[in-house]
Amino acid sequence: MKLMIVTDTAEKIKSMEIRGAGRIARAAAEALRDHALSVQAPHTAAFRQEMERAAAILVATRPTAVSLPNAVHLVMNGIGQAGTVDEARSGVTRRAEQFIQSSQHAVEKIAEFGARHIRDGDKILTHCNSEVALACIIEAHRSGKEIEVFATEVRPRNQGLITIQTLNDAGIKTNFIVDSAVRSFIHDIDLVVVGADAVTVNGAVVNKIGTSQVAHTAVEARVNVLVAAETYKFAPKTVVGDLITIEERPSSEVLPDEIAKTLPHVRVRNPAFDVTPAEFIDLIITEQGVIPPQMAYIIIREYLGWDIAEFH
Ligand code: RUB
Repeated sequence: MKLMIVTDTAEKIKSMEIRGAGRIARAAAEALRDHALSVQAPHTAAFRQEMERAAAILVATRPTAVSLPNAVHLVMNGIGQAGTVDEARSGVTRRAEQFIQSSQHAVEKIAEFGARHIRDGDKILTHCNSEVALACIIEAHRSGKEIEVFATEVRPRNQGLITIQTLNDAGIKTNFIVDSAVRSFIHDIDLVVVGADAVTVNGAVVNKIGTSQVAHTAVEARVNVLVAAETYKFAPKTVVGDLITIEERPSSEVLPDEIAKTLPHVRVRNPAFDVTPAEFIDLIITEQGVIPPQMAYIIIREYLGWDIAEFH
């Protein structure tokens, strides 16, 4: 059966043409929807099997952003107890559409809530390229607050370039700094706003490598740290002790292979994400409201709709 739509999206996620936890989740939902529309199956069991194959390909692309398995899980639940292939198909497409819409709505809600925590005159530091973190900053600017942003470069993939492009397009005064300059500028900063790939039950936030250094530096300087994260970035399985896998990407992203091969005693390490403990975070802004990180369990229980029985 044709898996083209799915493998194409999977390739784009792997190569980071599609990146950022929210966008990855929406792209996976779209791919499952389109795949469901094209699958020819003689009965629901065959349809389910084919969809599960597609879901597994998507989930295997990048291991850290929990939004991906959460979105796939929500969409796949659309098959439910469908009696016919058509029912199963429309269950999947409906769930996918719902997810995409609710994700877009969540970004808008978070922008609204997050902007309230940004004051007129604030200098804000952001790291990496987070759609929701930027939405908060842009909403604060749109509502008339005079703000200035410090954006990091984000080695090795330079997501900071996308960030400064977006901020520039929004007409926001922005300073572009290398990652290692954060501590040099922290005393100019009033607030750190970042996104998340995953939030664990104990309120730790997994985000782009370097986020924990940024947060640590902010805490030392008594600068508040806000994390913007839709509820589908909370990780249900951390309730039963699962750890978030930190993706380690190819060393060639950090050091070209031609140079690396001349240095036989050197091993290049390239973890793409790190873990910021709850103690370094002041608030997590979700579309359901603003919470201290220690309340992460409530989000998982109330809003994610995971049945605890599914963990076993
Ligand atoms: C992206 C990253 C972002 C989060 C949140 O990493 O760490 O901060 O995914 O982004 P990568 P968003 O570039 O490796 O995917 O708010 O857009 O979901």
